[in-house]
Amino acid sequence: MNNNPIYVTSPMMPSLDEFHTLLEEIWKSKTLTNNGNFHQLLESELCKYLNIPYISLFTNGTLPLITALQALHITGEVITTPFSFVATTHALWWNGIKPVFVDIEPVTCNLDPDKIEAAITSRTTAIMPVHVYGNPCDITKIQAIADKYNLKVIYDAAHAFGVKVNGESILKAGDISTLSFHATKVFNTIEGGALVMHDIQTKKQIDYLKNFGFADETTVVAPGINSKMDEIRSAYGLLNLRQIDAAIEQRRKIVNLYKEELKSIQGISFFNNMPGVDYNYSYFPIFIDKEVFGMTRDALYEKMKSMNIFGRRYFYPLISNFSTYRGLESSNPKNLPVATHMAESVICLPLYSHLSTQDVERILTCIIS
Ligand code: T4K
Repeated sequence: MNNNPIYVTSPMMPSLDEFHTLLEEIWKSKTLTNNGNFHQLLESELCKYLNIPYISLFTNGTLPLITALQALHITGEVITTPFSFVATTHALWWNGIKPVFVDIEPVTCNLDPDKIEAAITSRTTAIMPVHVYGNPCDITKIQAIADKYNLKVIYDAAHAFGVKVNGESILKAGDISTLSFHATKVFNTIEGGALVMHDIQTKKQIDYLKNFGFADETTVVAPGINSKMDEIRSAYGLLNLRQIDAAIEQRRKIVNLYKEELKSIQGISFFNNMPGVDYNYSYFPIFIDKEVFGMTRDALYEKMKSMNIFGRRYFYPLISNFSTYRGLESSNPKNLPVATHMAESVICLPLYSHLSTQDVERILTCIIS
């Protein structure tokens, strides 16, 4: 058995020859950015692939969060999850909004809709849930609460590229959804991201906001920012889009291999597939019950590392435990028992489309033996 390092992920990349061909076009045209042909083409191809009406490309997955909050004029307090990558909450902070953390449900690790209402105050203006690991949130219950209290819903769908519920894209839920196309994501443009919206007016507004607020050469309609995706990464994304279905299928097979071998191991649990959901298999988190498994999560994590296998404890520590947020009332671990427990027991196992069966066996042997 080889001992090469195995990381939690490894990016899907287009063939260098094909990329080179597109680079030659860019070199000839000298259009490098500012809504060029490849940018426009990637937007229209993504709309087709994801079956969504409008999308606006960004330079990463954090600026769409910040920009969505600006576009929807969100202020005051926003209800969100502590069980996510820290960018989710940082986007609120950058907008001067107070995050209010609500606990998650164990079956998905997503915001628990039954706990949202108790956290709503007169200052609450929105809910910002995350489809964590690509697990769809309970969008029906969340929308009912939002409608009852007249709140906006901004979904952080950074992990949910291509996820469908009963055949419908999860990106159609809420007022707006954000995507990340970072190198570690199922679909990547190296760095990149997007906002998904329902109507042309919002699309126009977002396009202005990501381009300094320019509506035309001499008109600035809003205090915008610069977060445009360039032509090189758009071209790279177009090529990656051609292989995304095959990549997701490979990920599905690897997840099934993991599940088959781990289902009989006492003290290890993982998510069951929910009916009607088309997953993207972006992460494969397992949860360790230390009493039953006979080893703590951290001991297993270190054991894997000692064997050159680099799982990751996404999402530990909880966002609410970082110094910026620790002082908030809602950060009290007593308010977040499920999130605290899940964060202390999770390891995401390596998962990417070109992970070999031999490497999966090496990972499983390390965990089981
Ligand atoms: N919302 C949510 C829910 C998110 O999860 C994220 C990002 C965002 C918003 C913000 O989106 P972005 O602004 O990032 O587009 C990674 C990613 O940097 C981050 O995008 C992601 N979530 C987060 C969950 O994971 P790290 O610090 O764990 O990544 P890193 O560099 O340790 O990479 C993990 C492994 O991947 C490496 O050990 C090796 C492999 N790798 C990584 C890179 C960057 C490669 O093989 N090649 C590469 O180029 O944060």
